[in-house]
Amino acid sequence: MSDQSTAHGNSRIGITLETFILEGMLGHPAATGTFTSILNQISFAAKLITSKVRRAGLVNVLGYTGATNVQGEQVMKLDDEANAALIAVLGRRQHVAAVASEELEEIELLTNDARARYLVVMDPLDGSSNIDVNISIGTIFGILRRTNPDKPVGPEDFLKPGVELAAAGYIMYGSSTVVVLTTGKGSGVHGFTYDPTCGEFFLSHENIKIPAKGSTYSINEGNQAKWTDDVKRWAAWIKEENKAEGRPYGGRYVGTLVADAHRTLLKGGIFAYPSDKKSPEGKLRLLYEANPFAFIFEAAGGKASHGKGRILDIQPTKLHQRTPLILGSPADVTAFEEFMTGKR
Ligand code: FDP
Repeated sequence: MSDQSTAHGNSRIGITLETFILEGMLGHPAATGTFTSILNQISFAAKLITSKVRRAGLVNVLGYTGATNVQGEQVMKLDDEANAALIAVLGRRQHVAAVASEELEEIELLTNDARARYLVVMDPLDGSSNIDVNISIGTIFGILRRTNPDKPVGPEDFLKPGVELAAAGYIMYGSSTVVVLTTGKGSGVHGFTYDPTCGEFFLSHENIKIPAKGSTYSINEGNQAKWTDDVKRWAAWIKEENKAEGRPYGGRYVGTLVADAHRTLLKGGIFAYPSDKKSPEGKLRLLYEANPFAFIFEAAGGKASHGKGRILDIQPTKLHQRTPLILGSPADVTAFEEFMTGKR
């Protein structure tokens, strides 16, 4: 399959991810190619991780679960493999100074070169409890500009509110592998589907816009006993019969943030992981889960909230900080916020 940009009139559906990224760079004459190179490296990592994910069951069937495989190599957990693949790929071109990863307690320095102008935050393999049962998993990433290139990178350089992201995206290893990315509101949110027969990502979802209101809600209902009264009232309301207002909503919960957020982005509705008695600060991580998704949802016309305000405005204080996370169609997230702030 080759680039098919001419086959669809003005639409760019069918062009490769690489061409898409390059064309974006050509639209910015001052661009140095660095940013383009990072996005290309991430798409390369997506291919490497896809090939590991697609063989995950086979690896278990063949019993390669001990410390070494038949080649005498160390067998790593898929989370560690994804983390190692991203770090190796991002470290190769000296554009990314350091990464903060879900898999690592501390930040990982990739180069001391002052010309490395970017930092990457990432959850290399989201939804790990779903690996063994063959359900969609994913990778989440965000790219930040380095503000103090003359100083060695420290964890404080990552503690920036999500509004400062230069780009964000995710890779979903589902029935197909899909990469969704954005450089912010002006550039739109675009999705690319992997064709394993030729090893390329092709533009399949151009300029994704989330519906203003949906008909699906996504929350772990098993946590109900731990929810606050406000969340309980909202959950009862969303299931109430009210034809005029389009309720009850249908329930969908995969338990992989990437999959639940991807469905919500394309179909509309709401995903909620609120704070509860067990996790008063929420469960999901601000820097590499909530912020990238908040950046993507806002760029697609949606909303991302911690229940009482915007995720992207939170000033982080810790690398692995948690937050409540509510993502979705603007009308649905606004209704949730109204329950949390006593307006309903
Ligand atoms: P997991 O624990 O399987 O890694 O990031 C954590 C995460 O998955 C998200 O992907 C998912 O949305 C959420 O946790 C699921 O949590 P619950 O099992 O508590 O519902």
